[in-house]
Amino acid sequence: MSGETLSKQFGITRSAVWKHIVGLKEEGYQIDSVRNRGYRLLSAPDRLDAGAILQQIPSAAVGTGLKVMQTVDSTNEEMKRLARKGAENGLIVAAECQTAGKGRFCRTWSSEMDGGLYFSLLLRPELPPADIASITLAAGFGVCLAVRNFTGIDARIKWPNDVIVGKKKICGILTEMAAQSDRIDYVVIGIGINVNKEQFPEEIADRATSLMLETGKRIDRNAFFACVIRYLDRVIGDFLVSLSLSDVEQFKNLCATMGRVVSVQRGNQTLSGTACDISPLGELVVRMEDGGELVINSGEVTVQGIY
Ligand code: BTX
Repeated sequence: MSGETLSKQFGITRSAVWKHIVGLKEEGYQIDSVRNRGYRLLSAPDRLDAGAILQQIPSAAVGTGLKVMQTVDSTNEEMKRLARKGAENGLIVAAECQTAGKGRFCRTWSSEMDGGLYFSLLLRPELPPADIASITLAAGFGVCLAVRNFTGIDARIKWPNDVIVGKKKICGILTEMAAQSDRIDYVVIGIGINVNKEQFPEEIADRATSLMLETGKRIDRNAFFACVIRYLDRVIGDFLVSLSLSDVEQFKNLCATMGRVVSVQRGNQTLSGTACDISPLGELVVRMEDGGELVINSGEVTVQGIY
């Protein structure tokens, strides 16, 4: 595009255009400039860009605002701080890197500055806490659909909070909530997706993978993030209306846990059976070896052949 077109379009002088081009180059954009012809964008850096993401999402319930940070302890912690100060429903906070990224049960979520996507979504549904028990499942379903549609990879859900490819984890979800007995103050859904990660710490290398390792291609994280937000908006929006996984059949088809032998921890006992169904509320129904059924709504489940 010529400098003249750019200067008209933005209502700035040609020399201001040139200064912006220099600024963009410093930020890692590769821009070719040819005298009397103009500028050509050759490539953009692999950095989250709130403007580029917001341009690609409709003004909807999820993603009403988007804050991108370089480094934070944990996007869930940052979102809880913002929520206590009155942040609005639908806000998303993302970071390039987390210094204290966390999983369930005080575990660590590996969150280096290496092309992962770490973000949290704030919801303020006017509902009693019990009604949103399976919101994590809805979020996982949304991420799974986004990964499948954006990359063509056969991503699946591992009940209740992981998205996997083959036997390896590509995404983890941690939901936290502040509530009174009858009313939710806020829900924070924290999502970590391995997008352009090329390697993992040794202790998880055998069970973690990334979109880039699976596709062999570097992913445009801004476009992918926008795609995830669109799916989350659809799936979580539906869920909050029906309070069930309205796409439950599709959900079941995508759930890698179904039909497999699973072990469930109950106190100091480990129970084992075959996962045979997902209830409309998102509970896992397990047929036990004695023929009885166990309905599980949260907790740790080990799936034979996965992890
Ligand atoms: P989880 O407890 O189900 O899984 C945590 C386990 O997953 C770890 O103990 C480790 O074995 C493995 N793991 C750690 N990092 C990775 C990784 N990058 N890829 C694959 N496997 C890994 C899952 O908890 C919930 C994770 C939520 C992470 C998001 S990121 C944004 C938000 N902020 C925050 O602090 N947490 C959430």
